[in-house]
Amino acid sequence: MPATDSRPAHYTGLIDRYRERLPVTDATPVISLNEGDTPLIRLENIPRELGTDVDIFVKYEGLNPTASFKDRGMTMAVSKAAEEGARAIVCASTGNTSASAAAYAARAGMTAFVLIPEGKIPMGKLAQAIAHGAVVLQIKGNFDDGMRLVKEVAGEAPVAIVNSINPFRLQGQKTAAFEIVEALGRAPDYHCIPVGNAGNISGYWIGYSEACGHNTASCTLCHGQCPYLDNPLTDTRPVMVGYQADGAAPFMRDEPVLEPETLATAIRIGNPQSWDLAHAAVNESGGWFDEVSDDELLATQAMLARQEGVFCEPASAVSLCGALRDVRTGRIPAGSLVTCTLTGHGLKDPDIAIRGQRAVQTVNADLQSVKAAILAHI
Ligand code: AN7
Repeated sequence: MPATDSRPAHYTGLIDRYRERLPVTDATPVISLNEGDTPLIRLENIPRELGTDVDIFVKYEGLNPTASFKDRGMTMAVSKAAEEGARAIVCASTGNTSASAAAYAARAGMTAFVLIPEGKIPMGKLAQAIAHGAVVLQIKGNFDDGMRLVKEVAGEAPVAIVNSINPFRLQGQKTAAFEIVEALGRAPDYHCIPVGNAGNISGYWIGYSEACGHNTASCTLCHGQCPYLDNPLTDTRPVMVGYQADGAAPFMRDEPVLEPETLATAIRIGNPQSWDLAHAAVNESGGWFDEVSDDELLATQAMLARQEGVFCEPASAVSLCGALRDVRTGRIPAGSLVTCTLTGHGLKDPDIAIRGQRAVQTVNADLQSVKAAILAHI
């Protein structure tokens, strides 16, 4: 901010926060909604009930401006698109990318075109795309069909792709790892994360690698110029663990899944674009991929909301769901420090959250009835 600007200083988003660690210059217009700086919350009740001394934190990315982690990548992708003079952006999406693209395009005065799978994105996410004025193209196909079409149409029309195949997306997303290392004063021992298109796990690995001054094959932009090289924040990197829904688990099948199916619609993806980068993250860190069922992930979503007061969307619960299982079996050993990314807010998909939950009670509007209803629960 220029010295002549007398407006009050405030947090202005992750490009300003991490400017020297991102591929931006003074010529880059910053398109920001003050994304990033999300809470890292220590779980108290769940580990106690589990009887474990594993220290588990959740990075609550649902508290970004459009309520998912996508805003970290989108501020970079849209700022760089603006720098290059783009007037329009395009993405395929299971819902969160489209919500974020729509908001940042609105901020930049651009048009967002979003391709979503027909009938497979929750109302909250659809409402966001519509509210921000995106052109919503509902395709008769799944996310993977949309991704293929986006790549094809970008060659035929003046639109910049803002899916995570755009390397600036991963540069923005790597900042979540910086925040975690800064908050803990060290890297975690294990980082657990849901995997769909596999951009986020790749972004975190770039971030953790940079934070400890490591160069990594995954780092597609720095090429040996990692920004913390001379001044690392820490000297370790976590083991990276990627979890998928079992009906959409190409990393477990070791090949694309043609008809991915899961209630966690955000990760209903069969042909992840960052296949090699995600493998590099897991292999270089000594980590693994695993899968969880829809029943398991929904149970974890409910448990987290009821026992810790943290409401995330179903796809986000996959990270904690897998982590808790690995803590129970000892694959994540006693005494470990574990972080789990909660990628999106539970309000994105309220229908799924109240499915099968105790019904709302209707009572008469008199003291007697309300008192009786309360005492019945005490
Ligand atoms: C809540 O919005 O791909 O492995 O098009 O919304 O980086 O793809 C969403 C992905 C996890 C998986 N959790 O992250 C999209 C989209 C939530 C998500 C993922 C997504 P990646």
